Amino acid sequence: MSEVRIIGEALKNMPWQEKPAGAQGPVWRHQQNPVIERNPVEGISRIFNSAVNVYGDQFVGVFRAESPNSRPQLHLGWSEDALDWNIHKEPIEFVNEQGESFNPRSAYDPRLVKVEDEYYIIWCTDFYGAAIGMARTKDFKTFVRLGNPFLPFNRNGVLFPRKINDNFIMLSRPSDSGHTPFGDIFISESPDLVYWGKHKHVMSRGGYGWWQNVKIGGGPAPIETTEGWLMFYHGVTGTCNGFVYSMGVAILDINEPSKVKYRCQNFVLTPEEWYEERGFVNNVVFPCATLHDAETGKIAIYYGAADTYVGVAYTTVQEIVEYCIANHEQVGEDAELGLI
Ligand code: BMA
Repeated sequence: MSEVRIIGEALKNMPWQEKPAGAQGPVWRHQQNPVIERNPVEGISRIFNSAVNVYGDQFVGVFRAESPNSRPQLHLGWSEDALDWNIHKEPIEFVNEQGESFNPRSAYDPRLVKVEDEYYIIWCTDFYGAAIGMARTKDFKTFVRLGNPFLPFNRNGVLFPRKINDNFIMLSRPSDSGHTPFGDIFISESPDLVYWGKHKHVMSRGGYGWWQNVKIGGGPAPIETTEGWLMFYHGVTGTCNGFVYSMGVAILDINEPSKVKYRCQNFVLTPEEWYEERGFVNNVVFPCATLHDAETGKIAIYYGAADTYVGVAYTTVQEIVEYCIANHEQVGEDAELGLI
């Protein structure tokens, strides 16, 4: 297949390890995983499902942290190499547009996305049940929490890294307030991050295989490539011992991202290592962010493992796109606009 490129900026100092000889599949793990272990900071027992990004010549992260009382909150962290993190002991303090304190009761599964000159944190919040919370910051000192974009119940809000036709674009996964036994990925648009509409269906759970037959949800912000939006996501199956969370990959149309161009029928990462199979919740890999280098096509994927650890995995845009296309399956009405 011809050359596939990431459309975006170079990131020379991102973490990287070459694919080990004999590795299975298009994604391989960082050899020193997990990069964040249990009890990583005084007063924090577990950090997982967390998001990272680039800020100047440093890396910044928004981490899902659970203190011993187990109520999840978001903590800021900084790193020189995106592997060794200095995570703040205290949660992020949010204010409203008037500068008054406006903190969520709980906050989990953050994404951290830069659109134009601002960074946005999107998380799962408690809004009379599970719903999507959102805040913006330019300097990682002041965090302005916005109104909750969607009604409950919803999870896995994932903002696109650029507007399409002047609108912000967000994926979400309507749900219930519990451990949601269903769910597809939808997409919505907003001119101002206040009013959201033009809702469309993107992708259905299911397919021929079983690993994504219960529910699916967006993961990291999609990556713009010459083939379309490269989207990693999580897919969930139900077993007699509970859910198993794996990572899948799809490519969305660049101008109409509710249309799925290719969807890989195989998972590309599934719980196999001890830190993915065994933890607070066994058998979870839950991707929330990527770092990527448009010059070389390298991609580092940040994922939560077993609701206990943070892991990093690698691929290249060429390898993952080729694999996705070679193993494409059409599921339901995925290829259509998603308006019925
Ligand atoms: C989901 C979310 C995730 C979590 C997963 C597995 O519903 O709450 O934070 O990783 O369950 O427990």
